[in-house]
Amino acid sequence: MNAPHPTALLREQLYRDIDPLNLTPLWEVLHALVPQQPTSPCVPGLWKYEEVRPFLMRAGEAITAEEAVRRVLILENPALRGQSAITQSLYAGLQLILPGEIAPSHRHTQSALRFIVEGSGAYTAVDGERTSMRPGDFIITPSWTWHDHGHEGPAMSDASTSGEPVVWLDGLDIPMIRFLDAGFAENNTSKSQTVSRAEGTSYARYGHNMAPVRHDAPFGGTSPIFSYPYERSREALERLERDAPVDAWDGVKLRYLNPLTGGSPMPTMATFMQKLPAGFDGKGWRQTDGAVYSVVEGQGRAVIEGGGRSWTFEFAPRDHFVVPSWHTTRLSSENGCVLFSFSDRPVHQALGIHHEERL
Ligand code: GTQ
Repeated sequence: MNAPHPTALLREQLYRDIDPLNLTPLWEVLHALVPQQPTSPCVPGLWKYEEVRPFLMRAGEAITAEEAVRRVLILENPALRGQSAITQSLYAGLQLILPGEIAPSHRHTQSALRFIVEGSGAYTAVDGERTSMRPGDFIITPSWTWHDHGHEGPAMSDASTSGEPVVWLDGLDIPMIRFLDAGFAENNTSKSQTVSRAEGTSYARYGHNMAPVRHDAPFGGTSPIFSYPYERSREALERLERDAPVDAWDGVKLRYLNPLTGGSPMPTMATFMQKLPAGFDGKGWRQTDGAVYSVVEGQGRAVIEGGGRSWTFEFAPRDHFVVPSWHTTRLSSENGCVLFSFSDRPVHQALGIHHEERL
C-alpha cells in the first residue's frame, strides 16, 4: 500500500481543524450543490384509491374530524418519508369528513387547494362564504383566510338516510413555507365561522369573465373565486377535444386562472385539468415543477423516467400520483380519461427558473 499523498493529509487535517468553527470546504460539495441538471431526491409515487380508501374509513372510526382538526392521511413521497411532503415544495393529503361533522375554523399562511374526490353533502367555508363540494370541483383556501369544513348530511348511523363520506385531495405549499420559515397559524374562537355572504356570490362576481367595477382583489395574489365547478371545466375540455387540435404531449389541457391577473389561482401553486382522448399515446416531456395528479375519470398509464430508473403507473379514477422535477413523463389512455393536477410552477416562473423540455 502506498502512503497517502501529503496533500491528502494536509486537506484532511484542514477539514478536522475548521470543523469546530462550523466551516466546511466548498470544493468537496460543489458538484452536488450546483448540479448540471436537477437531481431531485423525490421519486415518482402512486396511491391506488382502492388501497387507500379502507384506511381513510378506518381513520373515520379512529378519530373525529373535530378532534383531529383535519382528518387527513398524508401522501408522503416514498423517498421523503417523515417530511410530510410529496415533493420538496408541496404537501398532499386525502381528507375525510363524515356526515354531521365539522373540521373547526382556523387560518394559516399556507395556501390550500381542495380537489373533491368522492361524495357530496360537504361544504367548505372561506372568509364568510360557503361552497358546496362536489366531485371534480377545485376549491381554494387563500393564505390567511378563515376556513372550516363541514358535512350537513345526516349522521351515518342513521341508516334510513343517504349521508355519505366526503373525501378530497388537499394540496398545500406547507414545505415551501417551512423552508422559508414564514408560517403563522391561528384557531378561530368559534368552530364554524359565521356565514356573511350567500353561496355563489364570489362566483357571480368573478366567475363569468367579468369583475366588479369597484372591488379590489379581496385576497391579494390569490383568486377571488373559491370554487371552480367540475361541470364547467369538463365542458370546456370536451368541446376542445371535439373541435380543436389535440396537443401531442398533453392531450387537451387547460390551466385554472385567477381572473383578476390571468395568472395561477394561488401565488405558489398552479392547477390544471386535462382530457386525454380515447387512444391517446402522448409524447414525453419533462419540467422543473413537480406535479401531483388526481385521476377524475377513466383509466390510463403514466410512464415516468428519471435518475436512470423507470416507473409505469396504471391509473384509475381517484388514484393519485406524483411526478418529481425533471422526470420524463408519457401519458396514454385507451378509452380516454380526465386528470386534475397541481404543481409549484408559479414559483419557478416568478424566479425565472422554469424549464420545460418537450421530447
Ligand atoms: O384543511 O386547513 O391537509 O391546515 C393540512 C393542513 C389540510 C386544512 C391539510 C391544513 C388543512
